Amino acid sequence: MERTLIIIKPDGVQRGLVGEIIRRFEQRGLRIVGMKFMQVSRELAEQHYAIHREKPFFGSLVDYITSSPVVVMALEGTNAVQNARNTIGATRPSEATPGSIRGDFALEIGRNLVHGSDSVENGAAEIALWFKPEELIAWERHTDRWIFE
Ligand code: D4T
Repeated sequence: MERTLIIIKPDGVQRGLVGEIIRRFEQRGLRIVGMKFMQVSRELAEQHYAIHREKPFFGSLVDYITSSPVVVMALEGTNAVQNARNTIGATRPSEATPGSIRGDFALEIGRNLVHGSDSVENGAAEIALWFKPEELIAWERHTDRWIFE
């Protein structure tokens, strides 16, 4: 079953949107296999965003994600990466459709509330970066057969 890493970024926590954002992923049918509330170190932030190291926005991106606690989740389900990204909406909130998290709650790219892995490979790599194996729980949900075909 495909997995994706979701981060509710500092603005999501500060704005009291943790419950609302988790609700949308739960409602979609994705199954939580890991979740924690944490302060992100600069080291972890720089590793997570390593692909953007040379970009002009790298410094502000690291400052933003380390500025206040986040909630990080590993979610599992059919096409979890793409389905979660659709629930999140386009990276630029001005391009995010209404009904998506960013389309409903965000205005700026540097305050776009949520991270979701952008490929199956990155999903696995990001989950391994953010979670210890013992923090991930394989379990069966009572409703799985009504959500997964
Ligand atoms: P994340 O990684 O936060 O889920 O965002 P996306 O996957 O949707 O988008 P991304 O990797 O292209 O960008 C990572 C992160 O950098 C910020 N950013 C991006 C920014 O501040 N200015 C920019 O011009 C771009 C392209 C927003 C998300």
